[in-house]
Amino acid sequence: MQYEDWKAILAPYNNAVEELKVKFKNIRKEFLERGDYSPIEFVTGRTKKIASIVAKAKKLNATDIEAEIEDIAGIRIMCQFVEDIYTIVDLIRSRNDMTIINEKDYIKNYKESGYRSYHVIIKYPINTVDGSKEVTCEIQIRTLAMNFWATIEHSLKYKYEHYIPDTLAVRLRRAADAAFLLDQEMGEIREDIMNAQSMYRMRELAVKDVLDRIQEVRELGYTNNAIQYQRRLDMIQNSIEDVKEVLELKDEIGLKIEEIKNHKMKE
Ligand code: 0O2
Ligand code: 0O2
Repeated sequence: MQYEDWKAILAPYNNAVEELKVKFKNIRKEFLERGDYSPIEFVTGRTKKIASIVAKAKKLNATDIEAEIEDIAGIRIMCQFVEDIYTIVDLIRSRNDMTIINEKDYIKNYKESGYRSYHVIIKYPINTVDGSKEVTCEIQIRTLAMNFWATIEHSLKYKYEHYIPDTLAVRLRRAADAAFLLDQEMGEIREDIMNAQSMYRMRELAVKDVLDRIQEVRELGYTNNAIQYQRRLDMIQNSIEDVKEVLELKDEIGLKIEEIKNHKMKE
């Protein structure tokens, strides 16, 4: 096939990858902006390289590449905890802009190599200048530890051209089990970690609100009050426990703003 033909075939897959990356990144943003914990840590995506598609087609004896190769468009979602993976799967199931056609739980049924991840295969509609088309896309969902392992194992596979020596394969399997043990340990202290992270985010949001309100006081012409509030905010130590004090300051400035506005209305 000519390069131009490949370009035409891959164009909708490129679009799907870009759109899906934006959608999943926005889900993370929405959680964080609400001050909630996000089950999505980060998102990456790629369209499979032509050489890899050709090699996979050969391996699978595929005659219809688009129908038989499910990961031409690939999205990878990384999470902090194993539980988050299943939250994301539920989230994908509930969406009406993509349709799940297959799911593979390589966490409960991990691969012989030690590989763990949850794969969701979806159909995703793309509108092109030539009309609409549904493309298949593979979403891999995994923890940071699973990703760490898979990235290293993948690069070793390249180095050894897919034939990793037995002794190394055994050590990699052991490393995969160790990474999963780490995930389980982290899962057990998940509540504590999440509470600490959400306290930190709450503090960040509260400080931002206080700064906005100080700016409003300044814009209302009460510069001295604004300076005093800024000094008080600076004095509050940068520790998680201080979130209560920051929230109190926020309420106090809120009342002051109301008072100033009422006063101005009466003038
Ligand atoms: P930010 O602000 O850096 O977080 P792009 O096309 O640039 O949007 P692409 O091509 O998928 O994204 O880039 P790449 O190199 O695959 O990385 C994707 C995103 O994952 C980048 O963020 C990286 O910063 C982020 N990333 C990679 N490793 C980690 C990690 O260990 N932890 C976290 N939290 N993020 C990581 P963005 O989207 O460019 O934005
Ligand atoms: P890439 O883009 O280089 O990662 P098959 O690929 O034939 O084994 P199948 O059914 O097509 O099997 O897909 P499967 O196994 O559900 O998922 C394939 C993808 O999962 C792979 O893509 C890898 O990204 C990832 N994967 C599966 N097993 C392993 C493994 O043992 N180690 C690592 N590091 N990743 C794995 P590709 O095709 O390798 O492409």
